[in-house]
Amino acid sequence: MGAEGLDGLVERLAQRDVRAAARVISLLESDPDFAPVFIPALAKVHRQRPRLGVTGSPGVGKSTVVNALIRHVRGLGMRVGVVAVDPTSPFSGGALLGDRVRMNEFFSDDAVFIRSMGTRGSMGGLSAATANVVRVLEVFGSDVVFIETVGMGQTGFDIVDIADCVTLVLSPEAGDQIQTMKAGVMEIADIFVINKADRPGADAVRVALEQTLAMVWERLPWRPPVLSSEARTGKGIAEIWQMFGEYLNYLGEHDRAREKRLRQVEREIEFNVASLVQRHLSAASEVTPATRLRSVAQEVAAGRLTTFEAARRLLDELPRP
Ligand SMILES: Nc1nc2c(ncn2[C@@H]2O[C@H](COP(=O)(O)OP(=O)(O)OP(=O)(O)O)[C@@H](O)[C@H]2O)c(=O)[nH]1
Ligand SMILES: [Mg+2]
Repeated sequence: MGAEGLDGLVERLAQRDVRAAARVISLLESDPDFAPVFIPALAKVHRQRPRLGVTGSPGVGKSTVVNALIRHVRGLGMRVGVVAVDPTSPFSGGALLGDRVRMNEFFSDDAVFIRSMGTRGSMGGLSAATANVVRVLEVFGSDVVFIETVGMGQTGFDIVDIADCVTLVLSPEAGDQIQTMKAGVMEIADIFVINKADRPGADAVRVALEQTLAMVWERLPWRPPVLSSEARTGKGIAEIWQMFGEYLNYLGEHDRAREKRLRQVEREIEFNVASLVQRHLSAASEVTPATRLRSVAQEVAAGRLTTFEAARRLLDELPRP
């Protein structure tokens, strides 16, 4: 870390030093040993801000919606942090959809900090760094954080484990998606948005969605609203922002926010346990000398051990993580 030290780096972040933010985020993404030492230093000054997740299938207009939301909240004088979790980054950016939108418009606005990240999630879902990058943006002074992700996994660490509120964006082409949408996915979304409402088919998607939702509504404490937007023109964006506020109010009642946050913390702990175990296991191939591996292989070959027992034995010989 050099002479500056972790606290110095945190201090620079809190002073909205863009270079410090870029450096910290790169380290979080590339060096698995960085977060365990840096996050405790960050935690001393960290306060969580409202977090809105924007998710949906490729090309439905998530980035356009986020862009329009940024414009909207900039109009309210707020500072914004954005994390775009981009599975095509960094190698084939944009190859999937030639006309995908990038949030370049705010390049020179120093109240907007946008970071795009690859999904290098080792267990599906988001990468371990995503939650920490959001924390960095919060210390960096964001009044609100938007998180764009593609799709929604039901395994691994995901958008629901980071955001306060998840918006699922659909497009009029999404008729089939609704048919195949699993109940679990329906229950993850707090707000539905049918974007590209200027296109034919938007009404049919709304009807299909509301019918499907009606089957689960009575089980849901919060009835997820179905909004419409034309993100390219900004139509419907203020309503999304307003609904986010209503949802935060709803969470604020009866300790719901605290309960939700505790569940997220539990998921992150579990995720960290799994990451530690995984790193511990991959260390096995480095720690176990080839001669030791050969000796258990010989025992397996001689029929005295199975490969499972051999693996268990090697694992037991490893130093504690
Ligand atoms: N007609 C119409 N087109 C839109 C609207 N919103 C977005 N688009 C277009 O849809 C295309 C995809 O938009 P993006 O915002 O890149 O979609 P995305 O969901 O972020 O895409 P990925 O990040 O690649 O998954 C672009 O050409 C947008 O201009 C809308 O309201 N109406
Ligand atoms: Mg996008």
